[in-house]
Amino acid sequence: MATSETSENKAKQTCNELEIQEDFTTDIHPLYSRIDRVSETHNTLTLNSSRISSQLAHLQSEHSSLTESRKTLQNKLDEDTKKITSLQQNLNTMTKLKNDLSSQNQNLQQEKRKLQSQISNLEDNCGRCLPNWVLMNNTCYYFAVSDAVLRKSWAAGRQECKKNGADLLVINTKEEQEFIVDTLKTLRYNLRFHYTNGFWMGLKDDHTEGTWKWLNGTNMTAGYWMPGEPNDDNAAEDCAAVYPAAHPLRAWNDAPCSYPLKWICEKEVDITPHNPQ
Ligand code: MMA
Ligand code: CA
Repeated sequence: MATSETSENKAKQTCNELEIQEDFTTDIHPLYSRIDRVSETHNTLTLNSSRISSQLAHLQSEHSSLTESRKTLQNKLDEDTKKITSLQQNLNTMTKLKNDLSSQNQNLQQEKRKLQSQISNLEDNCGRCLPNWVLMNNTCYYFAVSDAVLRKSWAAGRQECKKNGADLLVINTKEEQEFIVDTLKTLRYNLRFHYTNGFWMGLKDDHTEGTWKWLNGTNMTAGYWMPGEPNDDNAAEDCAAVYPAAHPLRAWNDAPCSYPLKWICEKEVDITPHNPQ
Protein backbone atom coordinates (compact mmCIF):
# COMPACT_ATOMS: atom_id res chain seq x y z
CA MET A 1 0.00 0.00 0.00
CA ALA A 2 2.70 2.33 0.99
CA THR A 3 4.58 1.61 -2.23
CA SER A 4 1.55 2.26 -4.45
CA GLU A 5 0.71 5.49 -2.63
CA THR A 6 4.27 6.58 -3.13
CA SER A 7 4.23 5.77 -6.84
CA GLU A 8 0.89 7.55 -7.16
CA ASN A 9 2.36 10.65 -5.57
CA LYS A 10 5.39 10.33 -7.80
CA ALA A 11 3.19 10.19 -10.86
CA LYS A 12 1.25 13.27 -9.78
CA GLN A 13 4.48 15.07 -9.19
CA THR A 14 5.78 14.07 -12.61
CA CYS A 15 2.53 15.28 -14.12
CA ASN A 16 2.91 18.64 -12.46
CA GLU A 17 6.49 18.88 -13.61
CA LEU A 18 5.39 17.99 -17.11
CA GLU A 19 2.70 20.67 -17.00
CA ILE A 20 5.29 23.15 -15.93
CA GLN A 21 7.63 21.99 -18.68
CA GLU A 22 4.76 22.03 -21.16
CA ASP A 23 6.46 24.56 -23.26
CA PHE A 24 9.45 22.25 -23.85
CA THR A 25 7.47 19.20 -24.65
CA THR A 26 4.80 20.53 -26.99
CA ASP A 27 6.82 19.34 -30.00
CA ILE A 28 7.58 15.73 -29.01
CA HIS A 29 4.53 14.89 -26.88
CA PRO A 30 2.17 14.07 -29.83
CA LEU A 31 4.87 11.85 -31.32
CA TYR A 32 5.15 9.79 -28.11
CA SER A 33 1.41 9.54 -27.84
CA ARG A 34 1.22 8.28 -31.47
CA ILE A 35 3.96 5.76 -30.80
CA ASP A 36 1.95 4.60 -27.76
CA ARG A 37 -1.20 4.25 -29.82
CA VAL A 38 0.63 2.45 -32.61
CA SER A 39 2.22 0.05 -30.19
CA GLU A 40 -1.14 -0.47 -28.49
CA THR A 41 -2.70 -1.13 -31.86
CA HIS A 42 0.18 -3.43 -32.69
CA ASN A 43 -0.39 -5.33 -29.47
CA THR A 44 -4.09 -5.60 -30.17
CA LEU A 45 -3.39 -6.77 -33.70
CA THR A 46 -0.85 -9.32 -32.51
CA LEU A 47 -3.39 -10.59 -30.01
CA ASN A 48 -6.12 -10.69 -32.65
CA SER A 49 -3.80 -12.37 -35.10
CA SER A 50 -2.92 -15.10 -32.66
CA ARG A 51 -6.62 -15.53 -31.81
CA ILE A 52 -7.44 -15.75 -35.48
CA SER A 53 -4.62 -18.22 -36.03
CA SER A 54 -5.89 -20.42 -33.27
CA GLN A 55 -9.47 -20.10 -34.57
CA LEU A 56 -8.23 -20.89 -38.03
CA ALA A 57 -6.43 -23.97 -36.74
CA HIS A 58 -9.59 -24.98 -34.90
CA LEU A 59 -11.75 -24.42 -37.97
CA GLN A 60 -9.28 -26.30 -40.14
CA SER A 61 -9.38 -29.28 -37.85
CA GLU A 62 -13.18 -29.07 -37.74
CA HIS A 63 -13.25 -28.81 -41.50
CA SER A 64 -11.09 -31.88 -41.96
CA SER A 65 -13.12 -33.83 -39.44
CA LEU A 66 -16.33 -32.74 -41.22
CA THR A 67 -14.81 -33.70 -44.56
CA GLU A 68 -14.03 -37.08 -43.04
CA SER A 69 -17.60 -37.45 -41.74
CA ARG A 70 -18.93 -36.34 -45.11
CA LYS A 71 -16.86 -39.02 -46.81
CA THR A 72 -18.09 -41.65 -44.37
CA LEU A 73 -21.69 -40.54 -44.83
CA GLN A 74 -21.33 -40.45 -48.60
CA ASN A 75 -20.00 -44.01 -48.51
CA LYS A 76 -22.87 -45.03 -46.28
CA LEU A 77 -25.29 -43.32 -48.65
CA ASP A 78 -23.76 -45.14 -51.62
CA GLU A 79 -24.02 -48.46 -49.80
CA ASP A 80 -27.63 -47.76 -48.78
CA THR A 81 -28.51 -46.73 -52.32
CA LYS A 82 -27.02 -49.99 -53.57
CA LYS A 83 -28.98 -51.90 -50.94
CA ILE A 84 -32.20 -50.13 -51.89
CA THR A 85 -31.65 -50.89 -55.57
CA SER A 86 -31.01 -54.54 -54.84
CA LEU A 87 -34.04 -54.69 -52.50
CA GLN A 88 -36.13 -53.08 -55.21
CA GLN A 89 -34.92 -55.75 -57.65
CA ASN A 90 -35.74 -58.46 -55.12
CA LEU A 91 -39.18 -56.97 -54.66
CA ASN A 92 -39.76 -56.97 -58.42
CA THR A 93 -38.61 -60.58 -58.67
CA MET A 94 -40.82 -61.56 -55.74
CA THR A 95 -43.81 -59.74 -57.17
CA LYS A 96 -43.35 -61.49 -60.48
CA LEU A 97 -42.93 -64.82 -58.70
CA LYS A 98 -46.06 -64.13 -56.69
CA ASN A 99 -48.06 -63.37 -59.85
CA ASP A 100 -46.69 -66.48 -61.56
CA LEU A 101 -47.56 -68.62 -58.56
CA SER A 102 -51.00 -67.17 -58.29
CA SER A 103 -51.72 -67.83 -61.98
CA GLN A 104 -50.24 -71.31 -61.60
CA ASN A 105 -52.49 -71.78 -58.62
CA GLN A 106 -55.51 -70.75 -60.67
CA ASN A 107 -54.56 -73.20 -63.42
CA LEU A 108 -54.09 -75.98 -60.89
CA GLN A 109 -57.47 -75.21 -59.32
CA GLN A 110 -59.04 -75.45 -62.77
CA GLU A 111 -57.18 -78.67 -63.48
CA LYS A 112 -58.28 -80.02 -60.10
CA ARG A 113 -61.95 -79.29 -60.79
CA LYS A 114 -61.69 -80.93 -64.21
CA LEU A 115 -60.00 -84.01 -62.73
CA GLN A 116 -62.56 -84.19 -59.93
CA SER A 117 -65.41 -84.14 -62.42
CA GLN A 118 -63.60 -86.79 -64.48
CA ILE A 119 -63.16 -88.93 -61.35
CA SER A 120 -66.85 -88.72 -60.57
CA ASN A 121 -67.67 -89.56 -64.20
CA LEU A 122 -65.35 -92.56 -64.06
CA GLU A 123 -66.77 -93.73 -60.74
CA ASP A 124 -70.30 -93.36 -62.08
CA ASN A 125 -70.10 -94.74 -65.58
CA CYS A 126 -67.02 -96.95 -65.58
CA GLY A 127 -67.38 -99.15 -68.61
CA ARG A 128 -70.92 -98.03 -69.42
CA CYS A 129 -70.30 -94.79 -71.32
CA LEU A 130 -67.47 -93.74 -73.60
CA PRO A 131 -64.59 -91.92 -71.89
CA ASN A 132 -65.53 -88.28 -71.27
CA TRP A 133 -69.21 -89.07 -71.52
CA VAL A 134 -71.48 -88.50 -68.53
CA LEU A 135 -73.98 -91.08 -67.26
CA MET A 136 -77.43 -90.06 -66.08
CA ASN A 137 -80.46 -92.35 -65.70
CA ASN A 138 -79.12 -95.06 -67.99
CA THR A 139 -78.25 -92.49 -70.64
CA CYS A 140 -74.79 -91.34 -71.70
CA TYR A 141 -74.30 -87.67 -72.60
CA TYR A 142 -71.47 -85.99 -74.43
CA PHE A 143 -70.90 -82.25 -73.90
CA ALA A 144 -68.60 -80.72 -76.53
CA VAL A 145 -67.09 -78.39 -73.95
CA SER A 146 -63.40 -78.74 -74.72
CA ASP A 147 -61.74 -75.69 -76.27
CA ALA A 148 -60.04 -78.13 -78.66
CA VAL A 149 -63.46 -78.94 -80.13
CA LEU A 150 -64.47 -76.35 -82.73
CA ARG A 151 -68.02 -75.06 -83.01
CA LYS A 152 -70.09 -76.51 -85.84
CA SER A 153 -73.43 -76.08 -87.57
CA TRP A 154 -76.40 -78.00 -86.21
CA ALA A 155 -76.07 -80.69 -88.95
CA ALA A 156 -72.28 -81.05 -88.50
CA GLY A 157 -72.72 -81.32 -84.71
CA ARG A 158 -75.31 -84.01 -85.24
CA GLN A 159 -72.84 -85.87 -87.49
CA GLU A 160 -70.30 -85.90 -84.63
CA CYS A 161 -72.90 -87.53 -82.38
CA LYS A 162 -73.72 -90.13 -85.02
CA LYS A 163 -70.04 -91.07 -85.35
CA ASN A 164 -70.35 -92.37 -81.79
CA GLY A 165 -73.67 -94.13 -82.32
CA ALA A 166 -75.48 -91.26 -80.59
CA ASP A 167 -77.70 -88.34 -81.66
CA LEU A 168 -78.28 -84.79 -80.54
CA LEU A 169 -79.80 -84.28 -77.10
CA VAL A 170 -83.55 -84.73 -76.62
CA ILE A 171 -84.91 -83.34 -73.36
CA ASN A 172 -87.89 -85.29 -72.03
CA THR A 173 -88.28 -83.99 -68.48
CA LYS A 174 -87.74 -80.95 -66.31
CA GLU A 175 -85.18 -83.00 -64.33
CA GLU A 176 -83.24 -83.76 -67.49
CA GLN A 177 -83.28 -80.05 -68.40
CA GLU A 178 -81.93 -79.17 -64.94
CA PHE A 179 -79.30 -81.90 -65.14
CA ILE A 180 -78.14 -80.65 -68.56
CA VAL A 181 -77.80 -77.02 -67.50
CA ASP A 182 -76.18 -77.92 -64.17
CA THR A 183 -73.67 -80.19 -65.90
CA LEU A 184 -72.94 -77.49 -68.49
CA LYS A 185 -72.29 -75.02 -65.73
CA THR A 186 -70.04 -77.49 -63.93
CA LEU A 187 -68.07 -78.25 -67.08
CA ARG A 188 -67.98 -74.68 -68.37
CA TYR A 189 -67.31 -73.07 -65.01
CA ASN A 190 -64.92 -70.53 -66.51
CA LEU A 191 -67.06 -69.50 -69.44
CA ARG A 192 -68.81 -66.14 -69.37
CA PHE A 193 -72.32 -66.10 -70.78
CA HIS A 194 -72.50 -65.28 -74.47
CA TYR A 195 -74.96 -66.42 -77.08
CA THR A 196 -72.15 -68.11 -79.04
CA ASN A 197 -71.64 -70.41 -76.05
CA GLY A 198 -74.80 -72.38 -76.80
CA PHE A 199 -75.02 -76.16 -77.37
CA TRP A 200 -77.14 -77.58 -80.17
CA MET A 201 -79.98 -79.89 -79.14
CA GLY A 202 -82.06 -82.19 -81.34
CA LEU A 203 -84.86 -79.61 -81.59
CA LYS A 204 -85.95 -77.74 -84.75
CA ASP A 205 -88.90 -75.87 -86.25
CA ASP A 206 -87.72 -75.93 -89.87
CA HIS A 207 -90.80 -77.87 -91.10
CA THR A 208 -93.39 -75.51 -89.63
CA GLU A 209 -92.22 -72.19 -88.23
CA GLY A 210 -93.12 -72.00 -84.53
CA THR A 211 -93.79 -75.74 -84.16
CA TRP A 212 -90.78 -77.19 -82.45
CA LYS A 213 -90.07 -80.90 -82.93
CA TRP A 214 -87.55 -83.16 -81.23
CA LEU A 215 -85.43 -85.52 -83.33
CA ASN A 216 -87.50 -88.48 -82.12
CA GLY A 217 -90.47 -86.91 -83.90
CA THR A 218 -92.33 -85.75 -80.78
CA ASN A 219 -93.60 -82.20 -80.52
CA MET A 220 -91.97 -80.05 -77.89
CA THR A 221 -94.43 -79.54 -75.04
CA ALA A 222 -92.44 -77.86 -72.26
CA GLY A 223 -89.89 -75.33 -73.58
CA TYR A 224 -87.19 -73.88 -71.33
CA TRP A 225 -86.54 -70.76 -73.40
CA MET A 226 -84.71 -67.67 -72.27
CA PRO A 227 -86.90 -64.60 -71.88
CA GLY A 228 -87.85 -63.32 -75.37
CA GLU A 229 -87.01 -66.63 -77.09
CA PRO A 230 -87.65 -68.20 -79.46
CA ASN A 231 -87.70 -65.05 -81.58
CA ASP A 232 -86.79 -66.47 -85.02
CA ASP A 233 -84.37 -63.57 -85.41
CA ASN A 234 -84.31 -62.34 -89.05
CA ALA A 235 -86.79 -65.14 -89.76
CA ALA A 236 -83.72 -67.38 -89.91
CA GLU A 237 -83.60 -69.32 -86.64
CA ASP A 238 -84.90 -72.89 -86.89
CA CYS A 239 -82.54 -74.77 -84.56
CA ALA A 240 -82.52 -74.73 -80.77
CA ALA A 241 -79.53 -74.55 -78.43
CA VAL A 242 -79.21 -74.82 -74.66
CA TYR A 243 -76.95 -72.49 -72.64
CA PRO A 244 -75.20 -72.61 -69.25
CA ALA A 245 -77.78 -70.03 -68.09
CA ALA A 246 -78.16 -68.77 -64.53
CA HIS A 247 -81.77 -70.01 -64.47
CA PRO A 248 -81.78 -73.69 -65.58
CA LEU A 249 -85.39 -73.49 -66.75
CA ARG A 250 -84.75 -70.38 -68.89
CA ALA A 251 -81.82 -71.61 -70.93
CA TRP A 252 -82.81 -72.12 -74.58
CA ASN A 253 -82.38 -69.90 -77.62
CA ASP A 254 -83.23 -70.42 -81.28
CA ALA A 255 -80.40 -69.65 -83.70
CA PRO A 256 -79.64 -70.09 -87.40
CA CYS A 257 -78.94 -73.82 -88.01
CA SER A 258 -75.81 -72.89 -89.99
CA TYR A 259 -74.44 -70.98 -87.03
CA PRO A 260 -71.33 -72.59 -85.42
CA LEU A 261 -72.09 -73.68 -81.86
CA LYS A 262 -71.07 -76.52 -79.54
CA TRP A 263 -73.45 -79.48 -79.14
CA ILE A 264 -74.64 -82.18 -76.74
CA CYS A 265 -75.03 -85.84 -77.76
CA GLU A 266 -77.17 -88.44 -76.08
CA LYS A 267 -77.24 -92.22 -76.28
CA GLU A 268 -78.59 -95.18 -74.33
CA VAL A 269 -76.12 -96.93 -72.03
CA ASP A 270 -73.97 -99.53 -73.82
CA ILE A 271 -74.81 -103.02 -72.62
CA THR A 272 -71.27 -104.19 -73.28
CA PRO A 273 -68.56 -102.29 -71.38
CA HIS A 274 -66.47 -100.03 -73.53
CA ASN A 275 -63.04 -101.40 -74.42
CA PRO A 276 -60.57 -98.63 -75.09
CA GLN A 277 -58.47 -99.61 -78.14
C1 MMA B 1 -79.46 -62.28 -80.27
C2 MMA B 1 -80.92 -62.61 -80.05
C3 MMA B 1 -81.12 -64.10 -80.14
C4 MMA B 1 -80.54 -64.62 -81.41
C5 MMA B 1 -79.07 -64.26 -81.48
C6 MMA B 1 -78.46 -64.86 -82.73
C7 MMA B 1 -77.53 -62.15 -78.94
O1 MMA B 1 -78.75 -62.71 -79.12
O2 MMA B 1 -81.69 -61.98 -81.04
O3 MMA B 1 -82.49 -64.42 -80.07
O4 MMA B 1 -80.75 -66.00 -81.51
O5 MMA B 1 -78.94 -62.86 -81.42
O6 MMA B 1 -77.74 -64.01 -83.51
CA1 CA C 1 -83.17 -66.54 -80.99
